[in-house]
Amino acid sequence: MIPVPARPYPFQLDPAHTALVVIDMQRDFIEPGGFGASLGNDVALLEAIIPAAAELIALFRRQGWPIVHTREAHQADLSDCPPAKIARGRPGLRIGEMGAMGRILIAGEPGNQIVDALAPLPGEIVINKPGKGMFWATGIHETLQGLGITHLVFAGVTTEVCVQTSMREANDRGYECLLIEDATESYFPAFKAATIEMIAAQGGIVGWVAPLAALHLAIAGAPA
Ligand code: C5J
Repeated sequence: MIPVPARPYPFQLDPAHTALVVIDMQRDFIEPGGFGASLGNDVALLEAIIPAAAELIALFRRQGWPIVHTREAHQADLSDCPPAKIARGRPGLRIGEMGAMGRILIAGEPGNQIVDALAPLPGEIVINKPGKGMFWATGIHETLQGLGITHLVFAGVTTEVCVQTSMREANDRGYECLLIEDATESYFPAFKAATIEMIAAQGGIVGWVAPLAALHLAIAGAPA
C-alpha cells in the first residue's frame, strides 16, 4: 500500500488495484463557445485544470495503471435519455438540440469529444454515460471488477455533479475513492468547496481528498 497524505486521513493506495477516472473532460463543457458557455458559465474555470488533469493522466500512464475516461453522452436517437432529462432546461439548449459544437451531449458530435490535451490513448477505457454517474447503464463496474480494481482516483468535471455522483456510486459499490482536488472543477467555486467538504466529512463518508502533489510525492517515495 502507498499512503497518500489526504483528508480526512491518509488514503491507502493499492498500486496493483487502482484506476484513474477522468470524468467528462469534453469540449462542450470546457471550451469557449460550447454548451457550458452557452448556459452562461465561465468555462475558463474548467479549462484551468487541464494541465493538472494531464499531469495526473501522465502519472498513471508512467505507472501502467488503468485509466477510464468518461463522457456524458447520449445516442443520436435519444433512446437512452429519459424524457425528464430531455425536457430540462431552456428550449434551444436542450439535449439533442443543435449547439455551436454539434448536437448537445450526443455521442460522436464535435462537442462531445474529450479535449485534445487529454485525449485517451489506445487501450485506455472510454465510456459514454447517459447519466451523471459513471455506473448507471455503462457496464463499467463489471469492467473494473474484471481488472481487479478496488481503488479509484477521481478527476474531471464538474465536481458537484458528475464527479460527485460517480464517486458516491463507486463508494456504494465498495471502491476506495480519492478525489484529486486540483484536477477537478466546477463552474461554481462554492459548490466545489462544499463538495470537497462533504466527501471528506464524517470520517470520509464518500472518500478522501488530496492535492495532486501529495499523490506525486507518495508514488515517487514508494519502494519500486
Ligand atoms: C453536468 C457534468 N454538469 N459532467 N455534467 O451536467 O458534471
